[in-house]
Amino acid sequence: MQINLDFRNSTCFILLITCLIYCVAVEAQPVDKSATKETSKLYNNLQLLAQRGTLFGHQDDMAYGVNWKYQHGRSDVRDITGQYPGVFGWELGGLENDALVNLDGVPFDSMKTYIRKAYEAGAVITISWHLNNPLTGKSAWDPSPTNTIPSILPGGEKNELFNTWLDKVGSFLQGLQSKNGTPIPVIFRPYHELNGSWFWWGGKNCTPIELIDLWKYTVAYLRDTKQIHQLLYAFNTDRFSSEAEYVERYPGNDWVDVIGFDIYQKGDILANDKFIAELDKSLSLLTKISTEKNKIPALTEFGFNTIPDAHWWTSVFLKAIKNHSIVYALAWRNAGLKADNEIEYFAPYKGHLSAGDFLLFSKQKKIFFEKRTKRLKLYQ
Ligand code: BMA
Repeated sequence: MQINLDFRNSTCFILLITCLIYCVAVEAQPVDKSATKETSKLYNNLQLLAQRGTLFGHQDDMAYGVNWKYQHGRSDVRDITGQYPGVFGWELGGLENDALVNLDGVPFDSMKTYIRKAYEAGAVITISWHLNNPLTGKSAWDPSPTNTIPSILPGGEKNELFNTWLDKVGSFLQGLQSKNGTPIPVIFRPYHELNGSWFWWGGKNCTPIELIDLWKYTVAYLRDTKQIHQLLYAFNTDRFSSEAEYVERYPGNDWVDVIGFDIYQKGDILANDKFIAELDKSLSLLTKISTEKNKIPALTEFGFNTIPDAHWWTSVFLKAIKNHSIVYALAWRNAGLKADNEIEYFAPYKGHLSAGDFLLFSKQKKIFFEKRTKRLKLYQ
């Protein structure tokens, strides 16, 4: 009798614990409690994906690549691997000034078409915004006055102007709908690389509290004022060296869905080992923080410009990420030769010296390109 009772008690105990774990797990919710069904599904599915693998992403993938622009169905990634990425990155810089094309020349109308196509193929969309400095009217890289943030928040001289910018971005995002009118979920990534001092919203150009206020204001404006319910919000630093540095400007768990950082390998291939060690360490820190905060961990931008190493994908990048649960990794854009005569590309193109290794990378069990991403049914 005694034994039976103990058994029953321990069974009850196990049931209780299981129930508690389950309740905590299902309770994880996006920042937007009124998120659309597809957005909530995406959020939950990305949370679960952390244990399974990493989606490969590429900025502006369908719009242009090295030595080509706007060719229907073309993608440097697909030219090599036979499939598109699993994540598509896009950029809104310029929309705030009613430009028809973004700061990298991508027409906003075409962007909408590409986004719809990607969503209908089951891929993930993430959007950044290199918005101009509303106080000076110059670019995002104009950090000169340190009072930009106070000037655009309520009571500031540029608050009304800034609201019109948020209205425009909000209308664009809200206009992203599938053919049957379903709002397309987007991981919105404003104010990125916020611990660096090259943008007006970052580093020494503002205080941590100012950035946090700006973050909360932006989320509340889009979610509550504009009633946009198809967004997940991504918070991301640049490279960082400690947990304290990472969380210094973190606005709090109620305001963030995805957490990540951007990192680029610099210099030549002799720096490979140093880069592997740094990326490995940063990913350990990031996933520790994401576990504590129950957020979706991602490598929000990465790359080694022109990839001068034939084996970089499997010997450097994969080596650094393979033991970490990051949900996606977004390679930056394949601009090719730019107007300023700089060359920039972070994914290879057909014929590039790392193309063979990239193909091998795309076949790794834990790396998801288009086809396996589609099978995950992330919106269901
Ligand atoms: C930078 C570079 C620039 C580009 C900007 C915004 O990293 O790629 O050429 O204009 O991002 O996309």
